[in-house]
Amino acid sequence: MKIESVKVIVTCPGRNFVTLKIVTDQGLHGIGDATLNGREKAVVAYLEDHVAPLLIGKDASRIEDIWQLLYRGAYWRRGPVKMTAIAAVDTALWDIKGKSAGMPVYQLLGGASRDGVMVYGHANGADIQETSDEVGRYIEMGYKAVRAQSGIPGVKGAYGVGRGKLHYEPADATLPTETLWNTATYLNFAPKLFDQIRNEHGAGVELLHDVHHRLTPIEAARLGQSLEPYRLFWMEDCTPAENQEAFRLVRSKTTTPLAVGEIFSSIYDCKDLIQNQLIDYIRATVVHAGGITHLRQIAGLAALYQVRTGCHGATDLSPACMGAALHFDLWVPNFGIQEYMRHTTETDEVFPHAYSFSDGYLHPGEAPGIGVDIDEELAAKFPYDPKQLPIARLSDGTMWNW
Ligand code: KDG
Ligand code: MG
Repeated sequence: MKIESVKVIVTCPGRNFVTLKIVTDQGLHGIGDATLNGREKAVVAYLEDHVAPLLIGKDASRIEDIWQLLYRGAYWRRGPVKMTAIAAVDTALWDIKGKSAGMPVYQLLGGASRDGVMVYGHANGADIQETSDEVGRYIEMGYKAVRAQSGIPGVKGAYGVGRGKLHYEPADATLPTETLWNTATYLNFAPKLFDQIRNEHGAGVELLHDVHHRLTPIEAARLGQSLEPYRLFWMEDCTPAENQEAFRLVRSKTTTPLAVGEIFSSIYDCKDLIQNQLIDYIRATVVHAGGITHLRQIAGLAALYQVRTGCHGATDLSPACMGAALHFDLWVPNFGIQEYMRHTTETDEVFPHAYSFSDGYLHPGEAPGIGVDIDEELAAKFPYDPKQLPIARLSDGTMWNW
């Protein structure tokens, strides 16, 4: 089964998505997500100029060999643009393999390890009360786990509080919107948020929180300690992780579980974190970490150290990534949780999919392949709309981590 054509489709049904479509000489096709929020066109060029010509005529069933060709063959290793491009090819090839076998991808991986994939939804509000009310709405919808982010008095544009409730979307302008960060105000505020949420909703719901890389290790340690009474499922991205050693300090000071990895593109980004048991959850996902083929290596390493998975699933990851991630989640032995931010109706229409939500769990469905397709005619009606993620500065103008 030879690869006959490779096409990159860019569409903006409410937000930008890049999708790779691979068609074989047997008429089967597969798709893969290639979206890198705010830097979409870099991946488009990488795929169109450097990857597509290599793929034409190759045997589509040789997923591993093609992965190695794209990884080793480029000479230049790792990096988000390259690994996102590889992920798109890898996902499309798993999709094709599933279709050719007449099986959903989770069956090819080894079959289901669970009946459904527990997900967490996003509750956010302008203040503590609004956020707590929103947590209540998620519980009513059946969610067993909810991430809570709140507006903070004195902090302009706190992370995770968007324009809309259902479809929070941070990439909001052609040039980055400036937000103002204040660590001291945040550190005093965060325990109050979770105190009220636990008081109003009890101990039954799993609560998560994303710090979004804003703290130094010692500040993260303090936050972890102050959140211990509220028994979080995890505290995410508490400090930037380029320096994996930095987590040693946080880890030694708090029992709040730690999650990291949504911006990781390779196993080498998390090797030390995992092997030294400095984290509890690894958040790398299909689209930014080299596809199913590489993600399962990361999960395999993590399993040795009782680190569980918690795949990134924000709205800037397309339904093609979500579909693939759900097959992975249903199979992976050391599954933890899956992030689930619902897409807009327009996005769901452009990407018809077999996965479905019920009572706090997602299931990838039984369609052969990843169970997600792209309606190209509809996609063409939504042209690319350049948007970038916000930036954060301190009150004296210093650039900070958004
Ligand atoms: O593109 C950036 C988003 O994916 C990111 O800000 C979302 O941190 C995020 C999360 O945990 O979903
Ligand atoms: Mg995050």
